[in-house]
Amino acid sequence: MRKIPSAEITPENRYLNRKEFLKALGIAGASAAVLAACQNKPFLAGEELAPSSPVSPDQLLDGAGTDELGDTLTSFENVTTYNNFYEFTTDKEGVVKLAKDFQTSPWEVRIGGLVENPGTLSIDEVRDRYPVEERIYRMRCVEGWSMVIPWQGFQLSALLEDVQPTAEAKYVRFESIYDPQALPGQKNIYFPWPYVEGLRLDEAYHDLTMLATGLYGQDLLPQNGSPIRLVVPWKYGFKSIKSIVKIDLVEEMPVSLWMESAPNEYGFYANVNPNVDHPRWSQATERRIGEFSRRPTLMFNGYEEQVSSLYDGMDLRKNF
Ligand SMILES: Nc1nc2c(c(=O)[nH]1)N[C@H]1C(S)=C(S)[C@@H](COP(=O)(O)O)O[C@H]1N2
Ligand SMILES: [Mo]
Repeated sequence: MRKIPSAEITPENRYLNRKEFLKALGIAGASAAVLAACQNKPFLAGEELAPSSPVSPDQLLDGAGTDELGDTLTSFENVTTYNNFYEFTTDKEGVVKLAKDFQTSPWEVRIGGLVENPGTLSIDEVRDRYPVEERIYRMRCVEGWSMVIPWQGFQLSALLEDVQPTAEAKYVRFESIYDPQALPGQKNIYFPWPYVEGLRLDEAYHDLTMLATGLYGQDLLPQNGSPIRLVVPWKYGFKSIKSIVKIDLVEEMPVSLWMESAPNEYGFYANVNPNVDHPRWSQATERRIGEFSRRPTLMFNGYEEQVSSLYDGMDLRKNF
């Protein structure tokens, strides 16, 4: 099988622009290290790799600091106690208690499907292989609330470059852990477990798309999707799938858990869009957790400049 040079999958102009727009987002520097660490390394090799460089917690003062728009970070307390994680419960404030003893070590992520280099990585191998950088992203839930979260993670593109999608691969499919013994919410037969999400390949390669292993300078807590979760900041929060065990490159558009349970309410794209309402509620405004009044919701959650070209010529009302 033919190897695809990464330049073929990732348009060159995006590479040339990435420095500039990452700078605009306050993401300087570290991404070069991520790329360097991944270049020309066989995916499953056991060779020595650069140690990851987590942000020390004292560099991140709780609730202090802002995103690139000047919006204040949501407090650690709010980020870690107000959660959507239906594998535990649909009660946002109940997740933290039920998730307290959830075992996320040992943990393996299987990567396969239409790739040249399939394999399984332990979470320790993931941490060794992909140095993390800090990224402050807004997260907008489809229910109309939002947060500003300082994540630690790495670009999904780094992992994709290692596994080398074949020419047939068009989408990435993600799957969360399935373990009804440990996850009481999975006894709820209303949902087609496991939780599944998907991205188009170009969305997956986008520089903003990341796999997170930490927030506020420490490893993810179970309620936030420990030990590894997706973060796609321009899409509604439900796309950012937690506690991932499987990543597959596929030819057909994956059917997500939400598309399967309520196809008229949840589409594949789920781009944040104040002009396209959810059938049961408006998307024009949102409440920032920790604030009282509502604020206008921004197109693509404020990342329009970076991502709108992914959807050129698409009807965003039809492709919701
Ligand atoms: N596996 C899994 N991933 C998930 C969810 C879930 O229920 N299960 N909820 C989603 C929703 S609706 C949102 S808004 C975010 C919430 O992330 P947070 O709790 O870390 O803020 O996670 C998303 N990822
Ligand atoms: Mo959500």
